[in-house]
Amino acid sequence: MSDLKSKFLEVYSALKSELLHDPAFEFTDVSRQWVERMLDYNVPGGKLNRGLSVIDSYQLLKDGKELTDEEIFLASALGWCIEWLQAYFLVLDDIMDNSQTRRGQPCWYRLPKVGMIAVNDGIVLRNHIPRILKKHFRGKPCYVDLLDLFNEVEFQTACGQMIDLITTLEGEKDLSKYSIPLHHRIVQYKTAYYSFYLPVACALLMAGENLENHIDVKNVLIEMGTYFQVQDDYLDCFGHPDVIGKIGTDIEDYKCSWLVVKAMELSNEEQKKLLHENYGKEDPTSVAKVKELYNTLNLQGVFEEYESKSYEKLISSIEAHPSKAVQAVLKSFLAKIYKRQK
Ligand code: DMA
Ligand code: MG
Ligand code: MG
Ligand code: MG
Repeated sequence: MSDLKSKFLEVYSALKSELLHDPAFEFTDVSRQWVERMLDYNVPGGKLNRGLSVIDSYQLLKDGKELTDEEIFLASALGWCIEWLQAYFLVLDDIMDNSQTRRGQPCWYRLPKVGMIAVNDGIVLRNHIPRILKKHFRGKPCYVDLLDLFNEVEFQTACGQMIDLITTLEGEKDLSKYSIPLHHRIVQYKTAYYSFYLPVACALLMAGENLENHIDVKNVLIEMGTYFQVQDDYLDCFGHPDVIGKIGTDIEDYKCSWLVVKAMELSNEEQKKLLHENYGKEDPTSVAKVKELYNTLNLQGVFEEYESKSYEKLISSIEAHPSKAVQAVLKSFLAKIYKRQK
């Protein structure tokens, strides 16, 4: 494990311990154990790309100068706030998407002892973020901007989740409304802001920058986030559950996935009929028919072409940026996700 990652994980233990001894709540042994188990189950088990990116980005913004222990701790704490935000959204997302597994284990709400307590656990996870920020950033010049940033991004993500969900409403099932602009709107809000813009914005605020001066960086990150969610949609169907750690549900859930949008674009009348009849059905035969059509339409090939085109476009937007340090931040992000398998 890299030195930075092990330091990052140490900060998790420190933050967890503070939260488990938060004087604002009189913990009993039972409630403390619940929260500890809930955090260990849901917060640290992912790729940690978002969290680690805060430290990477901050270091690059400091022109690669060695960071002090204090700076590493603070950048890590912000990184963990993003991982907490992600855990909160995922715990609830898995309930709403009726998912089975996440990060190679049953979704939290699927544990017999947990069930719908997971809804409140999501709320607790969300409430931990301002507590971490208060403890470590109150009194610093960037405190108010950090609070505002987390609030704004959480709102955007919740709205993205809302439109992701209401496009699938029973009674309004109409595949012809699934288009690239609708897909783009959903993924920009539900994924791109919190996964791509937020880590860099945290690093910029810690470095004393004004976010209003970095709209161009934001735009590139949103495009990158869109590409990332197209990969997520692709992997939902074509990824291996053992590798991606989750079993896909987009076809069953009637999601406005990039794959179904492309399938509608490429289908003839007969194939469209097959989609209308089988998309959004729980039964495995219908799901298999949809997947077979995706193969017939060579959506894997269509995706590979999208992937290399997006990469080229992103690289040229990045290279148009005047600052070499910012270019390095953006390129390191892109390198982490290009052709990812999980
Ligand atoms: C997830 O979209 C978005 C958020 C905000 C959690 P998704 O349901 O496609 O994610 P996953 O495939 O990980 O369930
Ligand atoms: Mg989901
Ligand atoms: Mg979802
Ligand atoms: Mg998905």
